[in-house]
Amino acid sequence: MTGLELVYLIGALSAVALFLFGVRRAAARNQLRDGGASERRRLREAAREREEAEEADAEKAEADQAAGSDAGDEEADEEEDEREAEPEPGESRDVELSDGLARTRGGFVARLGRLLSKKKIDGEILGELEEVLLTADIGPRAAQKLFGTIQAALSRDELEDPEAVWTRLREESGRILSVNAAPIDWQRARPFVLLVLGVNGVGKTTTIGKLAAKLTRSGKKVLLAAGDTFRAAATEQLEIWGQRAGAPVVKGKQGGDPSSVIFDAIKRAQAEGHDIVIADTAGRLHTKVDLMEELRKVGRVIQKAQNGAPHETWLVLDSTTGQNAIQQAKMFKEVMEVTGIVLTKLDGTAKGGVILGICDELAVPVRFIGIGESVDALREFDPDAFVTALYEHDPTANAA
Ligand SMILES: Nc1nc2c(ncn2[C@@H]2O[C@H](COP(=O)(O)OP(=O)(O)O)[C@@H](O)[C@H]2O)c(=O)[nH]1
Ligand SMILES: [Mg+2]
Repeated sequence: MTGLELVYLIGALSAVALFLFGVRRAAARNQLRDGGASERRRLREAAREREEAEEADAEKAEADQAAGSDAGDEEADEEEDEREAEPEPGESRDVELSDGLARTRGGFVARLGRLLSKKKIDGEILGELEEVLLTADIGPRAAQKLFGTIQAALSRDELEDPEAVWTRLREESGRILSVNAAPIDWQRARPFVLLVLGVNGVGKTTTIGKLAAKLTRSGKKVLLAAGDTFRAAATEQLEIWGQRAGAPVVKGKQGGDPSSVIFDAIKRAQAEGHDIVIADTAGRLHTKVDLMEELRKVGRVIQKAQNGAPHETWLVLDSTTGQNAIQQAKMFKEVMEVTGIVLTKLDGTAKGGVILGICDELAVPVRFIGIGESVDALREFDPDAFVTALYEHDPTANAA
C-alpha cells in the first residue's frame, strides 16, 4: 500500500466514523424529544391494563353477587354457562337493560366510582378521573363535558361529597344523551320506507329482523327488502328473520342491483297494502367509493318508487368498535341524510359509553339499542332508563 492510499483509507474511515456518530446523536436527540410522550403513553397504557384487570375482577364480583349472596361457585358457573349459551337467533329471551350494560358499567363507570369513593379528592385523583374519562371511548368532547362537571363540583367544595358528584355526573350524562327527537310516526306514510345502512357486520340484518318482529307484533304489515345482494348468505339470513317475524321478503339475484330489489319491494308494498318497508343494504363493496355511490343510487331509486321516501334512514353502529363508530357515522353522513342511529352489541362491550360521544357529536337521535342477539334484545332508546342503568351502583354505597 502506498502512502497516498494509506491517507485515503484513513480519510474514508474517519468519514464513516463521523457519519455514524452523527446518526447516533440524532437518534439520541429524537429519543429525548419523544421520551416524554412515549413515557406518558407507556404510563397510560400501564394504567389502562391495570384498570382492565380491576375491571375483570369487578365484573366477576358483580356476577357472583348477582348469583345470590349465599350462592356457591357452582351456581355462579351455571349462570356463566347460561349466559354463554348462544341463543337461537330470534329466540325470545327477556333481556334486561341493566344486564346489557353490565360491561360498560364495570368499565369506566366503575373506575369513576372507585376514584370518587376515595376519602380525599386531590390533584392526583382529579388527574386520574380526567384520564379515565379521556380513555373511556366516550369521545373527547363528551369526556370534557363530564370532567367539567367534576371541576365545577370542585369549585363548589363538593368533592368531599362523592354522592353529590355522582349525581352531577348522572345529570350531565342525561343531558348529553337527551337529543330531542319526536317519536317515529309509522303512519306518516303508507308504505313507510325505512332504509338501513351500516358497514359489514355491525348488525343491520339482525336489527331489521328484531324490528320487523316488534312491528308485526304491534299489528303492522311489514315487508322486507333484501338489498344486500353482495352475499347470498345475507338474503338467507333476512329470510329466516322474515319467517319468524311473519314478514315477507323481496329478494334479487346475488350480485344483482340492490336498488331494483328495493324498488320492487316498494311497488309490491304499494300494491298489496303493506304498512312498512324495511330495506337492508350491503355494508361492503369492492371499494368504499363503490359502496357510497351505490347508496346514493339506492336513495334516488327509492325516491322514484315513492315520493318522499325514504321516510327514515337509519345507520347501524357497532358499539364494540368504540370511537370508530363515530368515524363511520361521519363518513355515511357525508353521503346520505341519516335520520336515526341504532347502536348494537352493547351487551358485549365495555365501550358502551360511546353512545355519549354519538349523541354529543352527531346530532342524530339514537332510536334503538341492541343488547343481545335474541329477538327481544332490541330496545327503544330511552335516555333516562339508560342513565339509570349505567349509574346503577352508587360508589358511595361501597365507600363506607
Ligand atoms: N351480542 C350481540 N350481538 C349482536 C347484536 N346485534 C347483532 N349481533 C350479532 O352481530 C353479528 C352480525 O350481525 P348482522 O346482522 O349479520 O350484521 P350486518 O352485516 O350488518 O347485517 C351477528 O352474529 C349478530 O347476531 C347485539 O345487539 N348484541
Ligand atoms: Mg346483513
